[in-house]
Amino acid sequence: MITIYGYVPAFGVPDISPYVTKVINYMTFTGLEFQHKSQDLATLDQDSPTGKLPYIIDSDGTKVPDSNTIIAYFKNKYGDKLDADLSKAEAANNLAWNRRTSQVVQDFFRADIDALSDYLGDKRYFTGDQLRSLDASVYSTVKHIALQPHPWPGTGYVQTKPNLMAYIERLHAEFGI
Ligand SMILES: N[C@@H](CCC(=O)N[C@@H](CS)C(=O)NCC(=O)O)C(=O)O
Repeated sequence: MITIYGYVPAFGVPDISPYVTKVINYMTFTGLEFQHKSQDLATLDQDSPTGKLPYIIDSDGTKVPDSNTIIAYFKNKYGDKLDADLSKAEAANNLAWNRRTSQVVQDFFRADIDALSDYLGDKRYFTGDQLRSLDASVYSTVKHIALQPHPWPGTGYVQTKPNLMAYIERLHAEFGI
C-alpha cells in the first residue's frame, strides 16, 4: 500500500494542495491502492525530502517527494498505464502543458484558462479519447480553481468555460474524486 502525505480534503477536492490532488488523481486513474495521511506540519522539514507536500512512502519504504517525480516513479515501478503509447512529440507536448498549468499566476491566469479550454475543445479527455497522466494535473488544476471557496477573480472565470466545467463533471462521474 502506498501512503501519500498531504494536508486535508476540502471544498470537494481530495486535498487542499493541487499537487497532492494531482497525485491522488493519478493513483485513482491507474488503480494504485493508497492511503492519504495528513502530514504533521511541525515535522514537515524532517519528514519530506523537499520540505513540501506531497511525498509518498511506498510499501517497501521508498520515500519520493514532488508530484512529477512521484508520477515518474509510479510509471517506472508499476508500469506506464496512461502514457506508454504516446509518441515522443506527444509526450513533450504533455510535459509542456504540465509545466504551464503549474504556473497559474494572476497575470497569465485568463490566458492559461483560455488555452486550457480551447485545447480541450469538445474532447473527452484533455488530449483526446485516451485518459493520460496529464489529465491528473489538468483535472486537479481546473477543479481546485473552480471549487475553491475564497473569493478571487479566477474562480468565476473558469466557470464561464462550459467545456472545462463539463470535463470536471465527467471525470468526477467516472472516478468519484
Ligand atoms: N514541485 C512540488 C510543489 C509542491 C508544493 O509547492 N507544495 C506546497 C503545498 S501546495 C507545500 O508543501 N508548501 C509547504 C512549504 O513550502 O513549506 C510538487 O509538484 O509536488
